[in-house]
Amino acid sequence: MNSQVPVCLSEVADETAHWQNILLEQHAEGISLLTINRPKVLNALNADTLAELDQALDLVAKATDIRVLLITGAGEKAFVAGADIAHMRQLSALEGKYFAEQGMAVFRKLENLPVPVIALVNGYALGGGCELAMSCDFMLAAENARFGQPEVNLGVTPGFGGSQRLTRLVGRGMAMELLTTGRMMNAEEAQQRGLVNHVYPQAELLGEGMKLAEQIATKSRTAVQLTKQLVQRGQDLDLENACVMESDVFGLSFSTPDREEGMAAFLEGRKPVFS
Ligand code: DAK
Repeated sequence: MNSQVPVCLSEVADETAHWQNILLEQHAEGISLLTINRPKVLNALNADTLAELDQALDLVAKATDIRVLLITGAGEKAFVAGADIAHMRQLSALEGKYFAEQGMAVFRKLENLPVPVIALVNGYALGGGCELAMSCDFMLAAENARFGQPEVNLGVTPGFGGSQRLTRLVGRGMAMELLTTGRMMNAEEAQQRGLVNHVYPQAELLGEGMKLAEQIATKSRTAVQLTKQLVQRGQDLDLENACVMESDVFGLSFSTPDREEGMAAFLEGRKPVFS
């Protein structure tokens, strides 16, 4: 299939049918749920799972019927308990480098998706699992969630961006502590440290994620997409250049039909109907 052509998720079921480790389903209008589906090994990421995740993200990027993506893990115990240690154990140094490059590329693709991505962390998010959650736009967690980068226990460093994203999210000192001890944080601490936005009982996590996603899905798709770009690109710029970028994008947003509709609707005292 031409990678540039927009699609509806509902029309490409044949492309997702052969996946063994990932589920991608339309959960409600405009909202898709991607589940890492290897519960027997706590949803650990091997090369096949990363390859399927890569394909799933390509579909999401061009799906016209997805406005928000939720990501979670199958079962009640884990979001993702890390890269698959049994898989990694067999790798040579060069293969390890390719594995890390594969993970890095997939997580970068996730970060750059045009739609917001919410991680629903329903248990262990360790190593590559914590790195996966940190590549989403924000996280909601169940009370049983546990976060950590335990690579140091295995004699390796994080390989999917963990040392960099964790430092940006919780600050240098706390990142160094977590990375060098391999200590796990519970959901409450992760929330206090700004890694997680909200914590819910396990049974309520998906419903609460849906409520948030529904709020986002009613907004202007273009404005949400531009906002994501501003936040993503701006965080690594100095404030002056980041604000110049914001002025440019603000100007750009004035050229959209959604801006016409949003402002007209406000002045006419009605709800906007975005394109
Ligand atoms: N990989 C493979 N299998 C795993 C796994 C993992 N990460 N985590 C759990 N499992 C499997 C267990 O082996 C067990 O399988 P069976 O024995 O039933 O066949 C099953 O899942 C259930 O796990 P447990 O029996 O251990 O369950 P517990 O409740 O007792 O413990 C746990 C849960 C999450 C505390 C424990 O499973 C655990 O510590 N898991 C490993 C967590 C971990 O260390 N994760 C980080 C992995 S390292 C790089 C690229 C990437 C990375 C690094 C470098 N480059 C190439 C340089 C990334 C590294 C990581 O993510």
